[in-house]
Amino acid sequence: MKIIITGILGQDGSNMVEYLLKNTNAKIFGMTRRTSNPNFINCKSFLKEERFQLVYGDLSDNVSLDNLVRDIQPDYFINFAAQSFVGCSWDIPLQTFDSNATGVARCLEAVRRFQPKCRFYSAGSSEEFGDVSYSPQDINHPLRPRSPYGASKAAARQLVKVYRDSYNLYAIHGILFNHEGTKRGEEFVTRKITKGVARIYDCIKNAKPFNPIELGNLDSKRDWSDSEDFVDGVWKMLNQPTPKDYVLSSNETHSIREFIGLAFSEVGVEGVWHGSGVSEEFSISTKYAISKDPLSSVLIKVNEKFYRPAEVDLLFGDSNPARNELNWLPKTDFHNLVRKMVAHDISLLDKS
Ligand code: NDP
Ligand code: GDR
Repeated sequence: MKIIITGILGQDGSNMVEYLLKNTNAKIFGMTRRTSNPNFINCKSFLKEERFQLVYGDLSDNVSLDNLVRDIQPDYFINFAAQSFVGCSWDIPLQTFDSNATGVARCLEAVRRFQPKCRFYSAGSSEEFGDVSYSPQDINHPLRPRSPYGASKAAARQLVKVYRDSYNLYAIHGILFNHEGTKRGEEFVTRKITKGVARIYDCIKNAKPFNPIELGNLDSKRDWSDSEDFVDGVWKMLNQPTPKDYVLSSNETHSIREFIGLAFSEVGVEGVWHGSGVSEEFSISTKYAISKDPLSSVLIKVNEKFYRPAEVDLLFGDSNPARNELNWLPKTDFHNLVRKMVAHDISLLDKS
């Protein structure tokens, strides 16, 4: 069995490589694009594995995708590559659309032309639901994107359907709600918080002053899960007798303030919220502080620079069809996800 996975330097691609090396005998072809300063930190565990091969390609370059599919003749093509950061999709809307929508069309064309038996996965997102009209959101929720990123993923979803219907391809577009973990990019809010918590914990422990973590909109709610659980769900989706799209989610929703409170309490720091809007802050409550006399007190402050032109206020998924029909069951709940990410970022302090 041969599998092409794109986006392997990122979170899901690298977790999927690890999952498939462990759970199948497949040969994995991990696609990366040429960058002047590549970061292989997420790939350390498998770069030297015999069943893993690094290949070059780019979603913007149909020649590279055609050549990979024609030469490898894969049984599965799992496309995790994307411009995945919603926040900067307003800054680079055309590049976002080219990677996330046209890029999917290029993958589908390569599969259609050179290996139509290959099963294709497209990484869809709850951002496609955007300005949600009901909760929890299931696979039938209308597409109401709020960002160039969300619009690009909604377009990809339509393309997958068109190729599935027109050419009878096994092509699916899973709708995945937010998923995080120790490999999460540091610009996403969860990792930004857990990295910041580790930094502040280290300062308090060593009686040093610290700067607060600066965040944008604190009012949104997200349905957060562990990426390692989701790659299992994606693989199950790809191995059904007939192609069908599913939602993967935790079936819970939590606020950013809740994530912050839990993350700080993991290191024994309790805080209190005060103020509102741009003046809102989360400050250390001396009663519970790990140091009797902390040199700084503000843990979180708001910086308008992180606000988005439009926001998705609430995401709350319904993954019951995936749980019932695919027999998919996530292992890590919200609390344990926060715990795992904080512990990981603290362990990195010892190495720095
Ligand atoms: P990451 O940002 O961690 O990884 C994305 C990868 O795509 C990076 O390695 C990046 O390469 C690569 N990439 C970007 N553009 C191109 C391109 N033009 N050609 C080839 N490779 C490219 O994202 P995640 O792992 O978190 O997400 C995986 C997929 O799932 C993405 O499509 C994302 O949009 C989608 N998704 C993610 C969710 C989440 O909560 N994590 C939820 C729903 C959907 P480089 O390292 O060179 O930048
Ligand atoms: P999201 O994730 O946009 O949901 O997309 P992100 O972590 O970037 O934002 C979540 C929420 O937190 C608010 N927020 C901040 N976000 C960031 N990044 N930085 C901040 O400082 C900050 N302050 C507040 C945001 O406004 C937002 O409401 C993720 C990505 O993985 C997508 O690729 C994926 O498709 C969706 O999840 C589902």
